[in-house]
Amino acid sequence: MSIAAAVREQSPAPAGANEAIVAWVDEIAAITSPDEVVWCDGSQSEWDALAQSMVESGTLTQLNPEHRPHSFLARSDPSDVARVEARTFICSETPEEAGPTNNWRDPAEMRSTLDGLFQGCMTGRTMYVMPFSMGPLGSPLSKFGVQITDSPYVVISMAVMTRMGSAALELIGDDTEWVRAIHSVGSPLKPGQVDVAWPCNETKYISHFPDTREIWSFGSAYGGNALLAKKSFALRIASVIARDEGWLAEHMLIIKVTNPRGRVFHLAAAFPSACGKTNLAMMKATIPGWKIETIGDDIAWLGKGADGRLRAINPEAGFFGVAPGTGFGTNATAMETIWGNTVFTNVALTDTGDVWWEGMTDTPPEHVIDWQGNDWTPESGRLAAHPNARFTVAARQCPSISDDWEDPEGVVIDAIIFGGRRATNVPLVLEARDWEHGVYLGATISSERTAAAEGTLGELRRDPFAMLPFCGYNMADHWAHWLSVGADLGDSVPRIFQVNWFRKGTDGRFLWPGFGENSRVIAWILDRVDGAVAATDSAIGLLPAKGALNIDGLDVTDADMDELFAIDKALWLTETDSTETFFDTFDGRVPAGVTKQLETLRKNLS
Ligand code: GTP
Ligand code: SPV
Ligand code: MN
Repeated sequence: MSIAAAVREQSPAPAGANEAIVAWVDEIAAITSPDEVVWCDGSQSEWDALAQSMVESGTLTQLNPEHRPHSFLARSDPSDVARVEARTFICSETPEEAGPTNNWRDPAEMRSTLDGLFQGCMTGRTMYVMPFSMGPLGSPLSKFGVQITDSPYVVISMAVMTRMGSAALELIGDDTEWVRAIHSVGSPLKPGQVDVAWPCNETKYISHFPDTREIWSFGSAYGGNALLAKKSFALRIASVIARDEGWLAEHMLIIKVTNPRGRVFHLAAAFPSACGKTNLAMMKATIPGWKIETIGDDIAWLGKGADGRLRAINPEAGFFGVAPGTGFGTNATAMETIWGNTVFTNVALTDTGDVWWEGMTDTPPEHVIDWQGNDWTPESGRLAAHPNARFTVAARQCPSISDDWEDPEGVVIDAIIFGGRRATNVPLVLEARDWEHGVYLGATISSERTAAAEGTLGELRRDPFAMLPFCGYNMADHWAHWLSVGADLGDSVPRIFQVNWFRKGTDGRFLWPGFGENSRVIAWILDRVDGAVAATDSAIGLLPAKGALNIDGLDVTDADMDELFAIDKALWLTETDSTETFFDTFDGRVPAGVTKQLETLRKNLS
């Protein structure tokens, strides 16, 4: 009997499971040789049993239920704390298909490397099979996947972040498409070998095969490296499916906004990692009469609905949010969401068994155990929580979750926003003249690097559409695809805007208070859509007319307001040169509509 057959006898697939999935599971088990195969049903009892076993093995610490009921803390290996972009690969047939912004590898070569790495990599561990749906179960816009993993931490995270388990498996019929996702921490155990709290491997490969819609991830258990439904499937593979099928998979939050006149809008916004999506998705408006409700905080799938309008769904079921900087003063809704039933990763543990991180409270506790398990006091001179520490929590637990967040048809998008972290140049808000200009704004997003990925903090880099690490095909083709989606929508295209909450004065301080006060900018944007306020044209696009942006009661000086909207033509011209250099890296693939916008901008500036 083959190992696979023996394993399968030990843990039979659920009755009625799709034969192709069963065969694939056997095939992967034969390569990876786990001790056991478990098909996840997604039940609460399964979740609780896994969490309990990880408490016993030391992977999780249960928090004090008086402060944080049914919640857990995980401390990762200090070398496994963020997405590894340099180890993330797109294995399309040719390098041109992946484009200059991706790490391309020859698919055959990558397969042979992975064959070696995955051989026996689950020895001594349990292999979990997780069928899941991205998007509401049964929605025509949803897509299925099956992830295999040898990490129980990944299982409990995926159970929160996706609709995972038996219900998804039952919906995968013979003709249903599903994405194959294989994940291993890459740390086999010899007989009798004691496991570590956070198994992983120095060698890491996050590999994508767009042509066969497959993902192979080795060596990391952290976030987007390991929860393969998220960036790997819902963005990298889905962006390729979307290109082929005529829709869009984007790194965007979705909100519902109601104005004081009772008109309801929906808005999708793309910001690079750790640049404020969760914050805007859960924002409490500071101006009277405006109400913001949450639909998604990280990923949006958008496409033309039966009514001819652009509609969007949030394919996820939970939030994997940045903890540092989240407090009652900055994002009270997030704080209310994580009251319990939350898994925290790489935050600090207080002496009373609760969590803490920089920015959670104004005054730090006198003593905590830091994210690496060491004593910490405010005098320690280092951070108590890792800057990319995260909370994992179900979306339904969010008090501002919108009643239409699981609408199977998606919500109609009235406006699209692009943003980034820019100390200079980019004004607080800007409206694109038309769809093509909006695509140019998306294509030219630059942002200062954050801790969400490995790399030099603060360095300004190009992050087109906030998709630099997430587009599964040539970025220039992605822009062309946006142009064609716009052309297809015709007169019903949503308007496009650009925002920047992060502009700094010459003294290095943020010019704009941000957070809840961003509702003032959202109000201007939606008043524009409603035809209620004026804009003035400028070299770079449409700016709020004098007095159109509501700053009543806001403590920002006139000088700072002027600086927030200042256009330094010389700096902008330098930026157009850098944009041209960037476009040149695409070897003539940048669509004419986008290069034309660059020429227009140059003409306007000189
Ligand atoms: P990913 O989950 O990595 O894709 O990121 P995200 O875009 O959801 O990031 P998130 O909303 O969690 O923001 C992360 C950081 O941005 C936190 O440190 C926040 O404090 C900071 N931030 C969010 N909104 C604002 C703002 O309006 N102004 C300023 N100055 N900082 C902000
Ligand atoms: C991001 O980095 O954009 C995230 C976190 O949303 S992760 O899921 O780890 O990619
Ligand atoms: Mn993200």
